[in-house]
Amino acid sequence: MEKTFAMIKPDGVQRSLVGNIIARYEAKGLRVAGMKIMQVSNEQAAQHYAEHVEKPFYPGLVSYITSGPVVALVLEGKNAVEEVRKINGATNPLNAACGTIRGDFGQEVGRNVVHASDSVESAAREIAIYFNADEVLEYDYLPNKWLFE
Ligand code: DAT
Ligand code: MG
Repeated sequence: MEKTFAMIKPDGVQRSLVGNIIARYEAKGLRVAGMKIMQVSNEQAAQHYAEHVEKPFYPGLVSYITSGPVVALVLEGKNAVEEVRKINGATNPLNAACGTIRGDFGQEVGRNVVHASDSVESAAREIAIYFNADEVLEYDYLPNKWLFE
């Protein structure tokens, strides 16, 4: 099993999309291993988006992600990284397919509703930014019996 990190960004929280978004991850069969509503600090935002620090959109990205509460999630599944990226859709909602979160709910790249890690390594790094070890739970998840042969 693989773990990934996902975030419902401030626009998703303010637009009351939290339940709808989490329902999509759950319906796919991803186990919610960690979840909290929280205010992202400037330090956490800087760590999270360190790879983009030189990009012109970086200041806007940090102010967006810190502009209000977010929901931080640790999701687990057989191919959780790839599955959650697929459910979220393309970075720019303009290019995101209908049926994806960004395709269904977003209109521009600077308000793209959700985040998800792009690799297992990024996931481990990002989970550690937002969660203490004891906030990520291991427990039996009965749907796995019906999800996998
Ligand atoms: P993703 O969130 O799909 O992993 P990314 O890691 O390339 O995309 O970029 C991180 C975030 O930065 C992205 O969710 C939205 C913002 N972003 C990316 N490219 C952008 C651009 N060209 N203009 C404005 N914001 C951008
Ligand atoms: Mg990314």
